[in-house]
Amino acid sequence: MKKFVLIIICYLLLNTSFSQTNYQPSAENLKSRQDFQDRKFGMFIHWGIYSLLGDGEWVMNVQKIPYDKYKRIANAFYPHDFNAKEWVKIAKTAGMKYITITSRHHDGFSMFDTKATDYDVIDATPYKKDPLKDLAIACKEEGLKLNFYYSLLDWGRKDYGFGKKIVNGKPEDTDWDSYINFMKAQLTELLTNYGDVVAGIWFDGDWERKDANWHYDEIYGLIHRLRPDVMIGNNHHTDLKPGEDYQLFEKDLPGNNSHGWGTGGVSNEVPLETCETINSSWGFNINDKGYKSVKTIIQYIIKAAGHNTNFLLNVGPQADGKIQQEFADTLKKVGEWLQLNGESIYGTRGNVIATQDWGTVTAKEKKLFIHILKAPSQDFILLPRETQKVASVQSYSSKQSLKWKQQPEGIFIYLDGITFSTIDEIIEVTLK
Ligand code: H79
Repeated sequence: MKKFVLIIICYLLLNTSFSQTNYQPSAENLKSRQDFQDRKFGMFIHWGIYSLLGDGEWVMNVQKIPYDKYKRIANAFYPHDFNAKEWVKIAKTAGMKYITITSRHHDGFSMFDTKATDYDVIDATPYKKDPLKDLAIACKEEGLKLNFYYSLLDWGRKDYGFGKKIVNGKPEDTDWDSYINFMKAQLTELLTNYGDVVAGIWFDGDWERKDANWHYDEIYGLIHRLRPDVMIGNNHHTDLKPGEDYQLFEKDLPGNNSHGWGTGGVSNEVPLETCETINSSWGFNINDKGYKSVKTIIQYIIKAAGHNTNFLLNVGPQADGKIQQEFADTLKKVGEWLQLNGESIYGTRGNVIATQDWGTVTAKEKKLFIHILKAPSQDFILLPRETQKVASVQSYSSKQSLKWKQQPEGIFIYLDGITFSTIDEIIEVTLK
């Protein structure tokens, strides 16, 4: 009998506290998910020693720079103009409510104080300070959350064995367990040294070796054991895996798969997030002039919200620590729009109706916000399948009442007298 009870206890322990196979998110985690969805708009930051070369975060790989040579640039990393408060101020002015920053990208360089390797900002650069510490403090002060991007892929470490054949879930002739343990040690540091402002881990690089056994069960289990409220996302472009708390999409609205990367479905169980860059690069690229317009960015936020999706907009700061003026100027204008119209974005939920030619809809409590991004061809719009009774309909900007009628096929809203804004004309519907 004793033995039987012991077996049951072991089984329960394995399944509840360690295994993520039957993962049940904690109450704190469920709360984080709601909070995350309310925040809607975040700043993605790609910053590393690669920023020195001004050719994006893939520079080592794309320019075929041998690892031993690439490592030398660490000695030149001294971001004398880095000021975490400035970054947070730029994000806050833009209306962003959280930051996701690269703690370590595919080049394997750790931008934080880690005991697990000397290839980090403290030991390998003359700067010798931990920028993520400053950022965590500044985010905490200003009420933003901080998520850490963490690369699974590593071009340099021997135990990762980049380019090696995968046999039985492991790269051949390498100590794969050592690599997994290294990641666990670093994740433990990231989750214990930066305070409760840390809200998520954003994995990337899984797609480099689809057949590998990444030990997600242990890694996700570790994260949730250390911080049950922290949300795990993984940019693996496939179906949500057990233990993940939000689903990530890159350069795409969920379900669109415009790059052909996505092979999985869109989860309706967890929050969604899509990321895009403010120009055409993630890491600082000195030649990149492909700046997105204020309109494009605002409309991206709106479309994402309509898809019930957060928008994570990337900037790649310079190696000196500055976020370039071109980015800051655009972000300021985005923030001005959100100052006026944020009520129709923050705290809303989407998927109210399928995306229409003219735009999309967000919802909060008794309100529907109709976002008209392109003037419709008729002088009315139809919100299909809205069964709740309408109390009033008005223009969000002018508060002018609009004519409407409710029929079995939906709510017809008449747009007489509306001058369409070039970015977004918002119509506010109040339901009974
Ligand atoms: O961190 C950012 C990217 O570095 C990473 N995910 C985002 C968030 C990412 N890795 N790969 N990809 C995205 C897609 C693959 C792009 C590639 Fe290429 C095409 C790799 C090699 C050819 C773009 C062009 C990057 C280097 C050259």
